[in-house]
Amino acid sequence: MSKSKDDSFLSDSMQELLGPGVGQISLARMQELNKLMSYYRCAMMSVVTKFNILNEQFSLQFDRNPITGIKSRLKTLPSIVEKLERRGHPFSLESIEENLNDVAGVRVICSFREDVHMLSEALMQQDDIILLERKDYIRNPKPNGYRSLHMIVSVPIFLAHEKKYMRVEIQLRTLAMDFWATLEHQLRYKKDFDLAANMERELFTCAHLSAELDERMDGLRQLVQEKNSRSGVPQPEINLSWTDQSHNLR
Ligand code: 0O2
Repeated sequence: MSKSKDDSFLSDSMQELLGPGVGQISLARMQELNKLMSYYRCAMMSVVTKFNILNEQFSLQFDRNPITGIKSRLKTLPSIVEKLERRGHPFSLESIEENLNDVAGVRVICSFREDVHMLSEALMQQDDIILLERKDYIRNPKPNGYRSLHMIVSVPIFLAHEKKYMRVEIQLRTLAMDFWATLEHQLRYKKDFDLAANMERELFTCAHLSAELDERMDGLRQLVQEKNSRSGVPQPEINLSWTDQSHNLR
């Protein structure tokens, strides 16, 4: 049977994980893999809950939701295999935990840019969460125009007899950033061909337009906030200025 380039290395690696043949798949290894994936799922659920709680708190206090949506996903096994292969890492359960940061992913879609920063800070103030890495593609957009705040965090999950820390990738972005990134992903990301230069430029222009939209909506929000504060409506008490998170980097 002929296989595509992707299929061939994928099935080899799958075999490596599962054993020498379908008939000899080790049940124990499958169970270990399932267990690991369920740990990632728990960590992902914990992060989602943390954001839901923050949203609830802010909506009660200020009659406004900073979060418009939360998406979460577990990386599929073929995708895990492909990424380890691509990066030259061995395929084992230990290697997954050691080398991949994004097996569990949570994407938080915010109303305004300030909400992105406010939520990331509010999350990092929680003492059970450890920040491992932060990439601010909002302050420093990617050359193609991609903007989002990425964080890799380590969160504890409480099992029957132990506490285990699992890594979760969090992406925070506004509705406008998500609109652009979702469509750009469909059009280009991970395709094995290059878009024509004029299409790249057009995408970049769209990214610029979405950034401008965010800026203008921020301006409107500020006006509303000023009006509210003059009429005595409570304002968020969380310090919105940037703080050094490096003490959390371990
Ligand atoms: P998917 O299918 O969304 O999961 P990493 O691959 O994460 O270990 P990298 O490239 O340094 O290493 O991570 P980075 O820059 O933090 O980006 C990781 C994720 O951000 C991607 O995951 C995408 O979800 C998103 N992303 C990054 N750049 C772009 C972009 O230019 N356009 C869009 N639409 N999304 C982007 P995956 O696993 O690559 O893809």
